[in-house]
Amino acid sequence: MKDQQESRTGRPAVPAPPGTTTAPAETVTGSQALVRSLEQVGATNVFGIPGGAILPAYDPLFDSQKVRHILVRHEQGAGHAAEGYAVATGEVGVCMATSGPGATNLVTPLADAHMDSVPMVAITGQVGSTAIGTDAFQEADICGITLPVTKHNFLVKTPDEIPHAIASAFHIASTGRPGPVLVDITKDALQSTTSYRWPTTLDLPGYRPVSKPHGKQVREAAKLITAATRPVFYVGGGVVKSGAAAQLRELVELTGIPVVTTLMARGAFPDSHDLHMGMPGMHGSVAAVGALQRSDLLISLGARFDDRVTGALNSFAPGAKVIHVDIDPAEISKNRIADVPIVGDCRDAIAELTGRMREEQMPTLTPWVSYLKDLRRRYPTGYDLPTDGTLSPQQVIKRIGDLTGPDAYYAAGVGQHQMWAAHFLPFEHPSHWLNSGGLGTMGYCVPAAMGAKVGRPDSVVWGIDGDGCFQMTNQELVTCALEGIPVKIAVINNQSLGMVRQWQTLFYEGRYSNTDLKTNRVPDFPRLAEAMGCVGLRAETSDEVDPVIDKALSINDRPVVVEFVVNKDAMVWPMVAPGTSNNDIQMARDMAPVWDEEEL
Ligand SMILES: Cc1ncc(C[n+]2csc(CCOP(=O)(O)OP(=O)(O)O)c2C)c(N)n1
Repeated sequence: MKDQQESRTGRPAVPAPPGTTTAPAETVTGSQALVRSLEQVGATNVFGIPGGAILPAYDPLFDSQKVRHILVRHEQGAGHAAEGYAVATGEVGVCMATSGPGATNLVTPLADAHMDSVPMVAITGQVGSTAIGTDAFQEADICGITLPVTKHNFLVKTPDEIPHAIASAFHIASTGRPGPVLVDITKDALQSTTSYRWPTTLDLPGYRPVSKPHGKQVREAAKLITAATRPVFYVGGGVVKSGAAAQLRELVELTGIPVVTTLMARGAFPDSHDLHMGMPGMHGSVAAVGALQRSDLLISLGARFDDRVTGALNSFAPGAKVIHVDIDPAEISKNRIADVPIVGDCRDAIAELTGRMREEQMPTLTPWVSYLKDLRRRYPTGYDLPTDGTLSPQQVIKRIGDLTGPDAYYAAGVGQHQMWAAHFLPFEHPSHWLNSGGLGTMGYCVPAAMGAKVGRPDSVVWGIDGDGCFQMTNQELVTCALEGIPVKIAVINNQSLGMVRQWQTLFYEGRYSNTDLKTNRVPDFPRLAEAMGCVGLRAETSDEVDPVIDKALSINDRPVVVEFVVNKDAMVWPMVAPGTSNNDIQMARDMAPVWDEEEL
């Protein structure tokens, strides 16, 4: 197979090459073929819930010695757990659901994985092939529904197709730009028999992901780099996905070019590195936003010029030329025209660029780097402590990071706590940060943390969640308690849908329409946690913070939920107001930085 690539998982996610001998075909049911195929691709953990149409598959799954099935409480939890597993391990995450409502409950995680390029395979049962289109009980056209939010999907109507569909799904999910693939299998295909044969080739017309960057383009990029005086590496999630963090560090240290890491790329480059200017974007650091705006060359690596990073596009990085490296040609010049497009895997492209740059003479970047370091020194991403004795949410999150360290895995929900987690947790390693960046899915945190802990059982896994988000998917803590998945969840309880409240404060004259969750009374989070089989803890004053974190860190036989009752008026700063230019970033309300550009 010409386009066969090594999977990022290091596992045999794709079939053996042509010529490899296969065992003689054996007669099995479609369901048995499915379970065997999962074993063959090396899937060890499947998150799911059974139901009528997928039920035949659950029977042989019961006997599998290789595939562990984790019975979740909601299919959305299965999908986000598969994502969390995939992000933390680099392997393909797998989830399973029945037809109709089981499948439609997977739509949000599929869309989430699609936006954030997470390798995931979802397997759904479908009604019998002759009932398709009849509005049969629990029928939903899940292939139609998920067409725009999957990298690919398959409707499988005969048992013979199952091994090929599964092999292809894992191959497509994990190669090129990773993403979610759905395999929808009719009940009769699961029930009838077939001769099991693992495919030796994959028939995927038109699927030819390019991973090797074009040498000429790399040379052009090197030319632009040596001609620049204000270059910056704009690093996105693609660097994490391609496993290019070590290569990136080498290139940065060779060239001395400063770095910004997007929300999806936190950890791709160590926060502690002197050339790291922080996270750009709507809630980015002044130094990172300033670096992009004042740059004369953006070297975009696996980033997609998302509107949350660019702000108003017409005033984004106005003086910069652009080198854009991306494995997905559709990303290049989508939002900003690239002067040098490089289609390819970030790891290969960075390695080639490094080789090239070794032969080049870098101009001095001292004035530029000093300017950015000065911005970083003058405008650190900080916070004020509340004066009324209430807890600072930022300080709570910072203490969790300080006491736990950068080797832990951290998942977040969506909202203010997510941005504070991105700012104040210690990011030193790639793939240790899990969050819903593209879709912004409340409810992501608890199940994603569960998936990460399944994939990384020997590591500490924290979920930093909001009181709003937590109420969307906390039921998966029951799964964690029963399945022996001891995650730690911090509920940052500001009694409100904080991020929305912040926008109401800033843009709706403080009219707090429907953002007060009243979670100072109901639910009682520690008691809810206890009811779900977890340890429930609470901190309300600053002197309770460290002891409660230490206590949570000391419990490893059960999941722990710590409620931190925090000040509800804390806001996320800096901020580029929606629809405005990055040039108008504010460090606090009505406080703009002084750029002192003449120093450049
Ligand atoms: C499923 C979903 N519904 C609605 C939103 C819109 N939204 C974004 S942030 C947010 C508030 C989140 O509240 P909470 O979890 O308490 O976190 P906080 O912002 O207070 O830290 C809402 C409602 C969303 N992102 N996702």
